[in-house]
Amino acid sequence: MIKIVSFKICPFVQRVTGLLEAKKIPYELEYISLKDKPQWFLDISPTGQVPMLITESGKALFESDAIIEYIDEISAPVEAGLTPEDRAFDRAWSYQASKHYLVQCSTMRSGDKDTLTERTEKLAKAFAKAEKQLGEGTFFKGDQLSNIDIAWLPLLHRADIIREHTGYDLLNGYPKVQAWQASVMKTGLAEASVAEDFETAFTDFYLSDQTWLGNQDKCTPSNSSADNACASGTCC
Ligand SMILES: N[C@@H](CCC(=O)N[C@@H](CS)C(=O)NCC(=O)O)C(=O)O
Repeated sequence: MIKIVSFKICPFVQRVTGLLEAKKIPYELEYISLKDKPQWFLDISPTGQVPMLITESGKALFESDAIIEYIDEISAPVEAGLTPEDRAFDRAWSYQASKHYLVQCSTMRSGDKDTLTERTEKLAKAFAKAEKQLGEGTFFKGDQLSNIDIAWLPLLHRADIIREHTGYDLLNGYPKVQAWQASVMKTGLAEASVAEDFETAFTDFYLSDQTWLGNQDKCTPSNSSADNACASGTCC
């Protein structure tokens, strides 16, 4: 069986497990500490990063883009009948998501309001592009789930958790992206592609007392004029 070497809150890992879940490919998971990487991992990993996919024949693959391509080459596509042109389109839009994973991580970790606002604006560039491209369908390209939806899953899932816990909506101002987020969340792929205690691990890190978001009360009508997440343009 394929093995994925993982870290619980890594978005690059979730893109890979999201694809495996969408394709119903069985896989094992091995979680490692990134602060104290095990020697067996360092011995086989050129970059020291997760995700790593260990194939059934024991080859260690790294870099999430390469892993996604490998999975697509050994299994039926999520969306049938794609031409080389369609696949290039999917890769390009998937890249627009993955290049923002770390931007979203640093946005959520912002320690003060100005930093959060500045980083939210940077992250919003990705959502603005998607907003322009999205049509009326359920998913990015229409009513069929595609690799693009799976690449954006980590961004949409994390934005959903942040909004639920704090009222701060990273997708504020992008109604089509918000509707798309709701559709993607309804597939169940978000929960299926992460550990059972993902939300706790995620909020412990991103909504800790070291982050500005972690220090805010959830927006309610009674505190919406306070100088907290509710007062910013990207909340509620
Ligand atoms: N370009 C890599 C990025 C993966 C990445 O940044 N993984 C992070 C966790 S989310 C990691 O392993 N960090 C540990 C390190 O860089 O030492 C990919 O696409 O797989």
